[in-house]
Amino acid sequence: MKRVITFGTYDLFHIGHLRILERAKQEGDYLIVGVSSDELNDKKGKKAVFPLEERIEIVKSLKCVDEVFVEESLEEKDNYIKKYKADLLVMGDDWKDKFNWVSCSVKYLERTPNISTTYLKNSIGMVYKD
Ligand code: C2G
Repeated sequence: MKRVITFGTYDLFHIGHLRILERAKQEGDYLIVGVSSDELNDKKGKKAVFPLEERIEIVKSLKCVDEVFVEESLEEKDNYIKKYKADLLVMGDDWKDKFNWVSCSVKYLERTPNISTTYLKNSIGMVYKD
C-alpha cells in the first residue's frame, strides 16, 4: 500500500485545496494530511481566518483523506514523513524544489489557476457587501 503525505493551511477551503488533495490521493492508496498550526502560520507570515480545529474538521471530512495531524514546523517535515511512514510527499508547485531534501520521493503538482485564499480574502470584502 502506497502512503502519500501532503501539507497545507487549507484556510477558507476552496476548489484548489480539494483538487490537490484528490490528486494527491490518486498518487497512492492512503492519504495523510498535515494541517498547519496557527503558530506555524504566524511564522509563515499568514493569519488564518478559520481556526486550526475547524480547518482540521473540514479536511478530515473529505472522502479522499484518510488521516490528519497538526503540522507544527516546516523543518520537521522529514520527521513527519518517517512517523507516518510516507512513501511520497505531494506539494503544490508554489513549493517547487523547497522540500527536495526529505527522505521519500517528492512530487510537485500544478496549482489550480485563478483561486487562492489570498484572492478570496481580498475579493469577498470588495464584491459581496452583505
Ligand atoms: N493549492 C493548489 N491550488 C490553489 C491553491 C492552493 O493546488 N489554487 C495547494 C497548495 O499548492 C498547497 C495546498 O493547496 O499544496 C495547500 O495550500 P495552502 O493552504 O496555501 O498551504 P500553505 O500555507 O502553502 O502550507 O508545509 C507546507 C505548508 O504547510 C503548506
